[in-house]
Amino acid sequence: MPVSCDLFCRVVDNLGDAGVCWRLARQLAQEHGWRVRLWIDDPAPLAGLRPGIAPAAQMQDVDDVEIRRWPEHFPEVAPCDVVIEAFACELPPGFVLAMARRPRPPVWLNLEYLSAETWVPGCHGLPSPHPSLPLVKYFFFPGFAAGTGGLLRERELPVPPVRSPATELSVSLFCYANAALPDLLAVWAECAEPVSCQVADGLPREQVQRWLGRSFPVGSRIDRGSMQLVAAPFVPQPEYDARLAACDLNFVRGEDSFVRAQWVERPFVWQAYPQDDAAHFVKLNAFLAHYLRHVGDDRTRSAVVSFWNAWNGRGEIAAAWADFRSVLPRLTLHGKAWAREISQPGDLAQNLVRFCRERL
Ligand code: TRH
Repeated sequence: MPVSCDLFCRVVDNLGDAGVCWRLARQLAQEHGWRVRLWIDDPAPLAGLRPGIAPAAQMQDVDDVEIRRWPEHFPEVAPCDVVIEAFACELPPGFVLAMARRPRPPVWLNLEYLSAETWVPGCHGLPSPHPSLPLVKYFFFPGFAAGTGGLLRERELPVPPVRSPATELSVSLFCYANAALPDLLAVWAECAEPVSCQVADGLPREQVQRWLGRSFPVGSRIDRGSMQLVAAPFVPQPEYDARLAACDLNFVRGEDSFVRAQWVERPFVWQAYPQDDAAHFVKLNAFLAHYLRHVGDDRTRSAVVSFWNAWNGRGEIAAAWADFRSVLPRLTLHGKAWAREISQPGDLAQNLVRFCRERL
């Protein structure tokens, strides 16, 4: 009998909750033969990530995944063998009681947010007994290192093509509201090297439009000095992967695009999801410490740390660009070794399947 799985996803904001949960659901179903029921409170973001998903449907089957709208009043359903609570989204109380009534309680995982902080491997897989019910919830941490759950990566992910040297620097831009963006655009417009920037729809395009001081609709191309700006359409996840692989440098954000940029083995710049207490700088610099630890020369390390921190709001982006630009060839070489290193722990779906099999 195939393993059955309830995967719960609450769309907090943006696209990453849906993006991560959709990837995981598809892999469990298509690569591991699980019967997956994805409960999502707002299926609308899925429609852009995977065309063919109906944003308003209560129930639909797509790519071997049963997608269910997670209603306010949760129905009486028999819980599956495995229950995954994504990003501590809080399960419906009635469903938790139903879990406890199963003859064999489900394997219950909390899928945590991705972090490179050094404490993560020590917490991965730890059990947390329910205070009053015969249930145990396990913390399942994605990660970059051994001892974590690894990273989402599909078996069919194509090997990135080798980039041939080009006359222009091709960049993709996907970011949150970013105060450093106007200065970076100004530097690119004035620098000698032509830069072609594909601007993602949404927050990135709106910020570029404000900087241009004129409309910048999806599909348009505007030149400013030596920079060409292209308002790129929102495309499904596989095409977004292809966009990342086709560029020399990718600006990514959050969690899922951050990981995808690493699989395409190109230099990348990450805008961490901003947190009030500046906790995102801890995550940012914990990742950099890990990512750069095998990069021998101080010049490259300091150029990357300065530019990434400036992109996240600490430092002068214009002053940091020249040094960062000068180390891109070194980072391009590092990309392949880095992708090999972070694939060592195995992919997240495979590790999750193994973790559950040992407890089913
Ligand atoms: O959209 P995000 O900012 O999502 C964030 C993060 O997941 C963060 O961890 C979480 O706390 C917050 O949401 C609530 O960034 P992220 O994670 O990169 O997700 C974007 C998804 O959109 C990712 O799956 C890539 C996909 N995408 C496309 O499929 N096509 C596109 O054209 C673009 C620009 C993105």
